[in-house]
Amino acid sequence: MLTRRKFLAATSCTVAAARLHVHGQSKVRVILGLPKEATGPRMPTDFLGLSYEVQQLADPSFFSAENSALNREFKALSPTGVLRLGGNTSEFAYWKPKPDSAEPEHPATREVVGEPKAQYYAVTAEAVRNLAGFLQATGWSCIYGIGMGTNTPARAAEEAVFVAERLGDRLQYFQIGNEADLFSHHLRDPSTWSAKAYLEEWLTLARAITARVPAARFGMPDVSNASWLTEIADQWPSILSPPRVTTMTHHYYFGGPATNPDVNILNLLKPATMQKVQNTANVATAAASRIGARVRMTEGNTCYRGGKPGVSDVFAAALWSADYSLLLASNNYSGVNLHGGTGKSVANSVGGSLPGDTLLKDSGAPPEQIAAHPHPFYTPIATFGSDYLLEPVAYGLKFASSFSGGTLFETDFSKKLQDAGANSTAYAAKLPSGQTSVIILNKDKLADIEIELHFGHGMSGTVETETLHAPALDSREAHITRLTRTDSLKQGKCSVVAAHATGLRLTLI
Ligand code: BDP
Repeated sequence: MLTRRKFLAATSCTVAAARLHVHGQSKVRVILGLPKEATGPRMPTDFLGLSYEVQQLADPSFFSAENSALNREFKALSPTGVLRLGGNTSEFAYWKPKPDSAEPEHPATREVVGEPKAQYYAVTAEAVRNLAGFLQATGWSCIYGIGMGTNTPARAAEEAVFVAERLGDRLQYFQIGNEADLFSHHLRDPSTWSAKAYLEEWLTLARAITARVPAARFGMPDVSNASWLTEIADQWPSILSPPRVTTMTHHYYFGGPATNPDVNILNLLKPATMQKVQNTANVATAAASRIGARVRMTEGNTCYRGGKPGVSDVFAAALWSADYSLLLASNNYSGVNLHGGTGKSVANSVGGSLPGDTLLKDSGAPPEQIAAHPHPFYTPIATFGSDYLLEPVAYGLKFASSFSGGTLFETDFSKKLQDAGANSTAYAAKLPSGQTSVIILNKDKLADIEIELHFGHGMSGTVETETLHAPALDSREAHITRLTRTDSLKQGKCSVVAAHATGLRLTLI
């Protein structure tokens, strides 16, 4: 049966306006014309990524070929994704090469609310061996995080040797330290800590690693704020024979923590949110190009400190992650890694508990209602008992990554839509198959948009449609549905209704 939403999303060259009238919402109409050639960035096949705490490795059975339920969800998301290991807990890991290796002495650190407590744990050879098996089984590769906050160059190098050997070509690159720009909170002296001080320390660690793993590649600085990328690019020319940095990396959370009332669906989806992302991307890509690297957003999500119930774990997050991924792809990012994992590892990364839980308890939610939310609230893959589930935010990633391997068209689509008053963005790509595909994300709660899509004179064929949808923006679900009906282009054009709160993908076949 065709549901109302599917009905509205269906393409047609003749009856779209009538449907619009039936629905009785906005009359926004926009004409979007594709350029002749796709001249924008190529979205890599390994664009899609997830980010987990290093502490996840404390349980060697988690990332393991034997964990078939988790293998299945990773493969459902992407056949070639990138798993990034890092997060706040990476600063309290120590490398334990043998079961009887002693725990090293640890430096003194300060305990600060919102930062992880200094609870040290071992990353063992068994965990790394199992990780290699997991990557092999899923087809994913890895960005491996080595601690900086409490680590030593000798231990970092020893760990790197083992990781490089075990992970082989599944290892994309190492990162050293997580959000070092925030070390002044608890790990370094705030009066002396700076991008320059960081770079000196980073060089000591990266050189120790390179001395033992000559082919080592690095992503850096993996900071919370992209401004350090500029400072590092400024200093880069003064470094003699720098270690091989392929990627400049930064994090991004829309807002936070959960108790912040500004972290809400309306703000998450409004155009100004993506404008801020664009501003950050401008800074990051300019810095990276100065050192001959590409940019990757290695950790981020909707709401820091573990996400917000009703925002991070609902359909709005799917539209956000699709838009966010495509915007970064159009800025030539090599990929995005959305943060998540188990409730325990992420709670530990932020000091022991999730503010989202406090919010729910304070609102009087009973335990069973709290347990129905994923923990952490933003996680793309949730753990419920021994089961793993793809959350809405993961569907947005998956929807966007249908452009993977394709070359983006440089369009004025999002500008045109917004100039016409629509809270919508759109992107287009020439897929590796040679087909042209357009994604329209209508983030408005109520208003539909009528779009006349010009594929170009002389273009013919039929349009196949896929939607990213849910009953409402705050539904705890998301679906990607391919519609069976197709419509022929007429004079290279097609009319389509982009229904409110829906993602629409049209592919000319
Ligand atoms: C980032 C940390 C990560 C946390 C996340 C959060 O790197 O470990 O889990 O914030 O606050 O800053 O949710």
